[in-house]
Amino acid sequence: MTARKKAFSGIQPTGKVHLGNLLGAIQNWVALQDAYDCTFCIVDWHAMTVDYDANELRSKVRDCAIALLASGVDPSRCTLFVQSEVPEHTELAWYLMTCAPVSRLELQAQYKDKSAQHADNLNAGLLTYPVLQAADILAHRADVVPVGEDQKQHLELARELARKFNLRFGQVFPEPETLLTPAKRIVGTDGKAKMSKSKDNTLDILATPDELWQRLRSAVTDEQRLRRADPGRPEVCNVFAWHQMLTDAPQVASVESGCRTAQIGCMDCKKILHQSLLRLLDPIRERAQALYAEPEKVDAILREGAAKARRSAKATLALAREKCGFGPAA
Ligand code: AQP
Repeated sequence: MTARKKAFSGIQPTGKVHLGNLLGAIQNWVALQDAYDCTFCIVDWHAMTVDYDANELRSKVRDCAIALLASGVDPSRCTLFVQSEVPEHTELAWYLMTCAPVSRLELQAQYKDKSAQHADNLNAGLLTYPVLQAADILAHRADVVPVGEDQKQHLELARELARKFNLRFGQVFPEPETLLTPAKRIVGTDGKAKMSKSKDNTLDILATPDELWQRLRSAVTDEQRLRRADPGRPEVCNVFAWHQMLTDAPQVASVESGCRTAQIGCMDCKKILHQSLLRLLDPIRERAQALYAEPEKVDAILREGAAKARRSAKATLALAREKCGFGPAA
């Protein structure tokens, strides 16, 4: 029997898990669990690159784990762990750092965005973040990385670092491939930017039905549709884009024609979307509630996951260390 290919991906515990995370990445993680040997990581070291409250981090990590488990990440079919429990990731990041040209890091779009957003905290971690991300992936010698489109550039860097390391020291790492979902970039409630934990533009997957409705009702639609009687343009409306991902096809068609002919208004359209969202999120929220009642179970899952992840990363690091000339010769 041939070994299954390895998949690895991560999520930052920087805020509440949102629809962009779910449709852009987590649904893909869940779908890959049987075909791939999957490892999923809550990347708390990455969360340090911006200001954060250390007293809240542990509970944010647990919230994130609960959202993942409730969404279908299944610890009996994958490894789920917290990055800071596996120090080998930082050791590998150091080796990879020596392969990463500074000029290349400075060109990363996310670095440019984040350094503008956090001009008062321009730390070296922001610049070297994609190297630690490459180490996360390569420490488990992943073949594929299911992520949203915003991570594509970082993944190209991870491939390049794997290639450079292999050329310089000898073959250790596969070049990981990026796996995108059809919903590779979900736009936020502002109708403009990528839905993102660090922006106030999310639909959180564990929000109550009422909280979701409050977010939806103020979501930006076609800005040229000023009055109820104006015909709308679904092709420029972000709420319609969400319908295309969440609502069944006949209803999408009826929303589309209703909007174009002004038979329905934006609020009608949002009410239909609210129902579609609840169909997707109600079962996730219910499973999450059950997990919140058993925090020790969640902690045990993360503990077991960390033990498995440490074994995998240790094996890779033993090889990498030896190739780099450290430790006793094999
Ligand atoms: N809007 C999105 N559409 C599609 N995929 C997305 N992902 C994130 N946002 C979208 C994917 O989700 C995975 C986890 O990414 P993350 O933890 O970096 O998510 P975030 O919400 O983007 O996090 P932050 O903390 O708010 O960071 P910033 O503000 O820098 O984006 C990844 O696979 C990601 O592609």
